[in-house]
Amino acid sequence: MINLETISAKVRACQRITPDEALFLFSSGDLLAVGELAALANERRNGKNVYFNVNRHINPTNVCVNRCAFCAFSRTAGEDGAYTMALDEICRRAREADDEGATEVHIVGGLHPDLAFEFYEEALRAIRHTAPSLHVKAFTAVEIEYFSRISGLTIEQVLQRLMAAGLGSMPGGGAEILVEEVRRKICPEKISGERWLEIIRTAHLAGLKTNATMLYGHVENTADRVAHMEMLRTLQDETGGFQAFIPLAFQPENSALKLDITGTSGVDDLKTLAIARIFLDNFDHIKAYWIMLGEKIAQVSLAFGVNDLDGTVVEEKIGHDAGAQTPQALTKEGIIRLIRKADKIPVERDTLYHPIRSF
Ligand code: V47
Ligand code: SF4
Repeated sequence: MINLETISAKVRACQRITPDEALFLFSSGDLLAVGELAALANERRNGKNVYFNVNRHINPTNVCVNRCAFCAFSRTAGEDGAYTMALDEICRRAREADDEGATEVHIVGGLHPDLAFEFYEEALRAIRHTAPSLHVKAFTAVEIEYFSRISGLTIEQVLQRLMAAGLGSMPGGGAEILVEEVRRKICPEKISGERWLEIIRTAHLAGLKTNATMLYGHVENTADRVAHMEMLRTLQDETGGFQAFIPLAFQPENSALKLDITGTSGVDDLKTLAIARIFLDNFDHIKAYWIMLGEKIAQVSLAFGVNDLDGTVVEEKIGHDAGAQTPQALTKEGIIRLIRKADKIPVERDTLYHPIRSF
């Protein structure tokens, strides 16, 4: 019999919960009980420390051949609002980030029909030349697969070439919901969930750390969310290459997904983050992406199992094109204040979670 008491006993005894138990937690009306278990699981791993990093996002192009139904960021080539940065624009942003104390640039973009693979290699080399100490976290599994298609190289060769040019790790985007039935509805042109996992496995085996995201709050149901997390948990058992899990709350404006929804609720956000913390017992870090959640829910999530707050960001396009009402950037001081007021210890980290300084 599954109930809160049996799940609670398991979490307290550091035992793994089953997908059915995670599903039960989603159906539970007792948000605080779920949050308390998540907070316990988190404190065992991370104490009162909450990580943040000083980073800048760069999206070199919004031109994309996939045109996923949920994405308000992408454009078709030649369409109004389509843009592609020149190498020196990408570099200027990286240099600014470096000058302003960032330790990381986070680079993702659309699948451009005309840019060659060498453009991306060149961009990495140019950034390394301009700001050698910046860590470059770049390209989702979806982009890596596209680079392999346009270059004729294998996934391993693409990764080796990018690493030689300066790639340090990979973000977790493109995962959406890994269940095929959901992908058919929200991103039919995108690589399959199975292929996403295969590319991430290859990256982990090549020595790259990655993150994993989950886009929730659209057509999926809670069983899809649990199935998604189970696939990640299984791969993490195998490779240990995931650093953080990042649930992304769907921003519904301007997308082709004609849903009669106003975005996720605060309760759903907190519950999803908390269940992720409990279910993903082999992930060290559960990250709140304040851009999609709002600063206040992101802050409250620190009492619901979250131990990582992303980031200074500086210039955000993907969520804001889809109607996110959050600012474009938080200052380092702003993040420190949010964490302190949640009665936690702010720890600035680098991309690979080495602490730089506690506040
Ligand atoms: O893959 C697109 C998502 C992702 C919308 O790894 C949307 O550290 C909400 O992956 N509403 C890109 N989400 C962002 C991303 C990310 C962000 C922060 C940190 C990290 C990390 C990764 O954004 C896409 C897609 O899943 N997305 N459109 C939308 N309307
Ligand atoms: Fe392209 Fe990524 Fe947007 Fe899909 S989510 S349309 S792959 S930029």
